[in-house]
Amino acid sequence: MVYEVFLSLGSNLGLCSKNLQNAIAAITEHKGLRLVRQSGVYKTEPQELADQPWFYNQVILLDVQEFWTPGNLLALLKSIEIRMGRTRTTDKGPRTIDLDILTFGGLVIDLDGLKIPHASIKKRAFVIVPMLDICPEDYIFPCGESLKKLADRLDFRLEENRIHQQA
Ligand code: PH2
Ligand code: MG
Ligand code: MG
Repeated sequence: MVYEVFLSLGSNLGLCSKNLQNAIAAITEHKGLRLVRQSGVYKTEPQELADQPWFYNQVILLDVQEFWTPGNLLALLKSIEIRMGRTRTTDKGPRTIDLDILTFGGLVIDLDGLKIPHASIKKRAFVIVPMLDICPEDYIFPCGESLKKLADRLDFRLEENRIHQQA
């Protein structure tokens, strides 16, 4: 059994596109984590905390073997973030790399440190637009909503690979 897992990657400190590439390499060197598709890289207007550099964002799809659980995948992602120099200073603030689990198969998890599907997917064009690159439009989230519906509902502007969205 394999799970389809979507991950969101973000960086707005240092060599951002290199950070995204390094993170993908660090994730997929692990047994049982296979890269299936990767979206384009988008330059995105910062959300939530507006006063920080624009982000580079990307979404990837992995095939994940069933010996991985959401909890130990999350632990791996945190260890890669730390290894790549992430320090926790400001909440929602600048970071060398941020690795978030968007969905994990059809699982719905609501724990303090882990919410799947990720709680903010619906309001973030920097997640929805890259997902449109690598999913069919009729992709349905475990919550029952389609990717297309979420995209239609969002207010953003796409200019080449730049996503403008008022924070
Ligand atoms: N991540 C945040 C807060 N705001 N804005 C953009 N554009 N991209 C991000 O990845 C991002 C953000 C917290 O994780
Ligand atoms: Mg995040
Ligand atoms: Mg995070």
